[in-house]
Amino acid sequence: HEQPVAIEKTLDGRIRAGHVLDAAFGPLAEKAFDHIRSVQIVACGTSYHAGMVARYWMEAIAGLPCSVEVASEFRYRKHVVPPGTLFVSISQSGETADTLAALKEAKHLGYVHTLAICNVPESSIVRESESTLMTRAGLEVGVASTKAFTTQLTALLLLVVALGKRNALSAGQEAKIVKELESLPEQIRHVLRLEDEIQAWAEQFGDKQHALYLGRGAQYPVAMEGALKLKEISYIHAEAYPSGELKHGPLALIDDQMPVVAVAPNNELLEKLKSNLQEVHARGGQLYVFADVDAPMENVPGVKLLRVAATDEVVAPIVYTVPLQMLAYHVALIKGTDVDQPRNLAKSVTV
Ligand code: F1P
Repeated sequence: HEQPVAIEKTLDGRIRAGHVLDAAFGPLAEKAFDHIRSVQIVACGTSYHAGMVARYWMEAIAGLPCSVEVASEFRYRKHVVPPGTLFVSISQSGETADTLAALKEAKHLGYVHTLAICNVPESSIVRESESTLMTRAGLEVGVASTKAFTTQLTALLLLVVALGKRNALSAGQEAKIVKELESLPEQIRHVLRLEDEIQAWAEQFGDKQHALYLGRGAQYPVAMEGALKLKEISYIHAEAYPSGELKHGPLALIDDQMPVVAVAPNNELLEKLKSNLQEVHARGGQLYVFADVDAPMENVPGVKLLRVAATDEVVAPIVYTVPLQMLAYHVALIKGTDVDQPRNLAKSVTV
């Protein structure tokens, strides 16, 4: 529920009159942004999912090649470092041991420019980085990241625009994205109003052992994040798949005990997603779909549907994350687990 205000803080002083301000990135913008030709992102857990969304944005909006890797693997393989690559580490705490180690390794490997997207100004990852973009999410009490995630995405979209306008992004496109960013807090307030209906859905997850999450394109990492939230706080085994992968294995798991959660914004991937949903329905799976208010869903049988206000495709990953967080939260409440301090997890993984 704090996310609209947290996002306002992330944006504060960083956008003006249809522009993302270079000043948001400190000296890095002036020194390096004109020379950046590709981006390497590392992070763990929820922050990794933010990086995965950013990759879609970086290539589609900024036109820059972008790789994303879990920080816990980064230093265990050989790397080719393309010149002009910006190394971005994302971490809520700024203390995650693997992300910090990946950053140190990256500097050793010869990545010249490093940027940290972080929530804690005095953290180790901030100290190790050439430049920082603070998320300003404020203290997050729960172990499972929520506002940390959506503010990371907001910060990453600022970065994508700042790099993009030096490359593939026109001033008109920049202004359009800035307008969407400005309306994000209101869009999220709107989604938060779905809470009663989401709570009613959650009742039907209380006795489940497993759940599947589906998304396509930039909504695939959103589905991953929804599944991670459910795992972390309700201890229900949940996996996310790009919906096109269903028939390559996971379809075998579908029966009438398997809830399948999908995010369906109104974009060119909708028709494909709908045919995947029909496959689930035909095998008895229970479908829970968050769909754009304008997405035609009439011909998909057996779907429980919650309508999300129309949103632009660019910010849709941020908007659609929130109902998935609320679903996990209400399932956890019903199961009686500790939503703030899940078993076996630590807020900051420093070893
Ligand atoms: C990464 C992370 C979180 C998760 C939990 C454990 O932390 O995996 O995403 O919610 O707190 O650590 P960070 O690097 O973003 O602080």
